[in-house]
Amino acid sequence: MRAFIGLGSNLANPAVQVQTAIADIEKLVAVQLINCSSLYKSPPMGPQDQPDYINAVVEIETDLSAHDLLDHLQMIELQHGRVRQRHWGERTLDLDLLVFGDSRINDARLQVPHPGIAQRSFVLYPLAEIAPELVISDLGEINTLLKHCPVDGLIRIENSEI
Ligand code: A4P
Ligand code: MG
Repeated sequence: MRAFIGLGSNLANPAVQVQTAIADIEKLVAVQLINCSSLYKSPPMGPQDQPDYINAVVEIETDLSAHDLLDHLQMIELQHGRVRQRHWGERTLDLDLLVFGDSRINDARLQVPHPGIAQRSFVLYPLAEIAPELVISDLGEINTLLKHCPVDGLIRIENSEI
């Protein structure tokens, strides 16, 4: 299955959190890392009294089920010292399963495609960077979604700035 994972961090050296989380994802059994976006910086969505975020998106191939993949992603969040505090609040690492093939999942643990994709520039722009041809179940072509999504202060970070 071809899947896309969104990464976000705004605590404890966010760029390093995101880069090491990508390495952790690559090490998962039954997961092959296909592509990684650049890192992006953006002002917080949600409570404004928290630091800016670093975000990225990766593409993987996996034999895991979506729920097993979520288990592994939540384990990586915990290894990065993730503490669940307020909704949309600060975090050392957030891993969202954005797209899982053509699957549509809507249960107590998992919503796929991730419900925030179309409204979040920090998801759409890195996703479009690595998968400009992507068509997302229920949402359609990524390029059309991009046209309707304001940049919202998102900045792509050059490698030399990390
Ligand atoms: N869950 C359901 N669907 C999924 C999915 N597709 N991928 C469930 C991952 N998890 C999924 O997650 C709560 C529960 O969502 C999980 O237990 C899982 O079973 P959480 O990350 O603890 O949730 P949260 O923070 O309360 O809410 P939410 O809506 O998940 O937050 P997000 O969407 O993760 O957003 N601003 C910027 N600029 N960049 C960011 O990355 N991120 C957030 C958090 C807020 N503001 C941000 C950013
Ligand atoms: Mg999340």
